[in-house]
Amino acid sequence: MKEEWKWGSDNDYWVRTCAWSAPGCHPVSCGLYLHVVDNKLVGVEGDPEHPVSQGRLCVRCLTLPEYLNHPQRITHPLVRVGERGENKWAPIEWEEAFDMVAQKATEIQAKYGMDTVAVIQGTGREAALYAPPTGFAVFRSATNLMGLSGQACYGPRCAVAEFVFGTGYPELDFAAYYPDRYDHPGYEIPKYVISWGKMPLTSNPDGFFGHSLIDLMKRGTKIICVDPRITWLGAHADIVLQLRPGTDAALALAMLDVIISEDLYDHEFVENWCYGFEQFAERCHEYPPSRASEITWVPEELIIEAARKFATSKPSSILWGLTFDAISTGGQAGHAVLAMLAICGYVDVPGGVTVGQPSTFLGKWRVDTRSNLQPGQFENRLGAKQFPAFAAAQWVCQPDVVLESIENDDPQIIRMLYLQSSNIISASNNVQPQRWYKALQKMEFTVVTDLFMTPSAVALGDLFLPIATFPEHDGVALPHFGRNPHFIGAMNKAIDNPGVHSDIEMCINIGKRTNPEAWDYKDAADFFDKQIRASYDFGFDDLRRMGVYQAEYNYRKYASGLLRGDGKPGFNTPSGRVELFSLMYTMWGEDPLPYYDEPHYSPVRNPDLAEEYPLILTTGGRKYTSFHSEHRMIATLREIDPWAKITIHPADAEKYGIQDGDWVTIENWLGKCQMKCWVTPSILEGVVHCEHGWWYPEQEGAEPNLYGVWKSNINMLLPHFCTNKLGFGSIHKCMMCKIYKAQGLDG
Ligand SMILES: Nc1nc2c(c(=O)[nH]1)N[C@H]1C(S)=C(S)[C@@H](COP(=O)(O)OP(=O)(O)OC[C@H]3O[C@@H](n4cnc5c(=O)[nH]c(N)nc54)[C@H](O)[C@@H]3O)O[C@H]1N2
Ligand SMILES: Nc1nc2c(c(=O)[nH]1)N[C@H]1C(S)=C(S)[C@@H](COP(=O)(O)OP(=O)(O)OC[C@H]3O[C@@H](n4cnc5c(=O)[nH]c(N)nc54)[C@H](O)[C@@H]3O)O[C@H]1N2
Ligand code: SF4
Ligand SMILES: [Mo]
Repeated sequence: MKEEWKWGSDNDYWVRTCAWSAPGCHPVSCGLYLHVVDNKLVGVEGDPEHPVSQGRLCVRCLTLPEYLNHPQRITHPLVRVGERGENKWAPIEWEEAFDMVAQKATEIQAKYGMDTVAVIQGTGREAALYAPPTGFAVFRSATNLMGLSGQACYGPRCAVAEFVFGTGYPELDFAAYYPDRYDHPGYEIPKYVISWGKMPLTSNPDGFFGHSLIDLMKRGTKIICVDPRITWLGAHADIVLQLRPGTDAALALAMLDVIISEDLYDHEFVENWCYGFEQFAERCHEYPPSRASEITWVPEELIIEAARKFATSKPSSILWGLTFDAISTGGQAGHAVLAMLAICGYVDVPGGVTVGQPSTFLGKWRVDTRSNLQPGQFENRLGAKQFPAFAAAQWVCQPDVVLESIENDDPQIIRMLYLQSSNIISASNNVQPQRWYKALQKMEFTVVTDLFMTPSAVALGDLFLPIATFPEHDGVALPHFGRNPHFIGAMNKAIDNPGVHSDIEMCINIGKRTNPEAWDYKDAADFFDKQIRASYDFGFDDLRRMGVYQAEYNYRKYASGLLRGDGKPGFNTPSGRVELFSLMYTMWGEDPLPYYDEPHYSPVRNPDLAEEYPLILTTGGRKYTSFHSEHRMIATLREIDPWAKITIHPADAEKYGIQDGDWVTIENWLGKCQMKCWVTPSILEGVVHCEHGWWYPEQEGAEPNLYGVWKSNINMLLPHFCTNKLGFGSIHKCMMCKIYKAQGLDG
């Protein structure tokens, strides 16, 4: 890569940077050139020298100038002047705003206790890295959470990986650790990749650059898709296992049954590195393909074919997606899928899955911020007693417990909310959003940090702090949040906008007032320089020049002692091996072996309800044009996706008298909403898919309309507390509903 990261004249220049947020994306850290004229972003191009994205960008980054320069962006702190919900605000100065947050928090904590100030965060935008530290070190509160029922995003997968492998996030080896990528000596192209409950081309999740899959396919990788929809990837796959939503654990166990019964597994790896194989094999044999086929609706012969191809074509790998977090037995499905990778010998080998060597960069600092709490605060955070496994794996409070605690006015109830990167009442970050909406009205003071006025800001906010986009601030992009970081990337400030601040700048400014010792940094660049130097032998300016820094990767770390704190060979689990039989699950009262159970609501479990609500509802498959509830105000993106969309099979459309393009009401016993219909044979008959995150920024913002947030809000049909025994998992991907033709958006 060239050393220069900024070139041109004083008022017409280009800046090389890595992307993260805002606007929202996960830390895939694509490389961009930003063209700035008179301090205004006028153009964006992909950086062809970036080792991972190699010049490719998706439509959200391509429309970045429209986002940055949008007339509705808030670029001044605002304080509420009318009643909550009236959408009446007055501008105040930044220093006043920071003083106000610090003063309110201090007052409320003096009166009710330190943990009554809560930080509620959204998904893994850059903000997410700093959310728990905002709680721990800015407010000295242990009440940090995501409002997402069952922590149904990434956390459950990370927890399963920790319990079964004792490692960071197992990710498809897409050669991202190497500057020369797929040509790296020793790297191998995977023969098969199973894309399981994931569509990475649209989602680019957590650190995986989706288009790498296309690179691999061009080099010979074949795809197996496990998905109730035939997506673009499915249409280009070797096999599609179109399963009934929520039945993934049964499918995985049946594939394992085939692999074990036909002796297709790696004996050497099982004997030396796995624990509990005998019992595990017995459990798998309870799910022969014939039984799994009845449960999952996937033809028996396809299950067998997929299992054989995966096990015998070495190396192969699995991309496991959000589905594992957002169904109730997703934890069991995750356990089974990790076991499948292990017994086939695909763990930490070229072309299999890489397992993170946890990065000290920011990781150690994030852990250390907990030292700002008093003894007992962290241990007694909301949900830790009810769900010890959850508390062992996550720093945050269990969200379903928090909601009930507010609703029930429990003694630990929160009184002040710092809402960070979450439009919590839109169809994101929660289920039953009207319960959160009502509960959060109880707050004495709510700070909202966002870029645009949102339904949540209008309904709940007392103070609005506007956030900087990534071209407007310095930062470091960290794929997989440090849980499997194939590189770190410099995010270089290209535009000076004094009206906005990044999330870390909020921490530094508010922290200087509430806890100055913890926030002794001049600015964001100073913070990153110190953090980088604590882990590497270079600083932030060096990273700017490098563009990205790729650390060396070691395969088969279990054999060389690199996975365990004591330096001994093996995995960092109680048995020192991959726990096909989990010793920790036994301790927590969970079955130590994976199993299948019907979703909380399904036609099989609830035949009585199925008479009125016969369709299976899955939600939230990602699209290129939005990140959750974001981007609805970006004209070019709305032109591509103008309305919330429900996908229906032609046979179901006919049955319910619905035609392509009709407005449809989707309803169950919890609520209803409207979406436009796409009739397509690419979805399983009997299953409908609904988008999430919809609101209409072009509509009235004040109550009761709140930018139309209740009109296409599919989460109003999803119940709270459909977790597993450990407090993880939800119902986002498998619920019940009925549909009928509507007149329009209003029903
Ligand atoms: N553009 C864009 N990118 C995003 C996001 C965004 O909003 N927009 N969100 C980000 C976030 S927070 C996350 S967590 C990731 C998620 O990204 P992914 O892990 O890719 O998950 P989804 O897109 O929710 O769903 C992937 C596929 O699962 C299928 N599916 C639905 N139900 C089931 C089921 O029961 N079993 C199986 N096997 N498959 C099922 C869907 O049809 C869909 O094709 O994306 C991230 N990236
Ligand atoms: N039905 C259904 N619901 C789902 C899902 C599903 O699959 N189906 N997926 C769920 C999942 S996996 C997740 S993770 C959640 C995500 O839910 P959230 O992460 O809460 O997403 P949003 O509702 O879009 O809220 C994010 C807000 O943060 C603002 N923002 C963007 N960038 C920044 C930034 O850098 N800093 C700050 N402070 N703010 C920023 C945006 O403008 C936006 O208003 O949604 C969940 N909801
Ligand atoms: S995945 Fe798309 S939106 Fe995200 S950083 Fe890359 S190009 Fe930008
Ligand atoms: Mo997520």
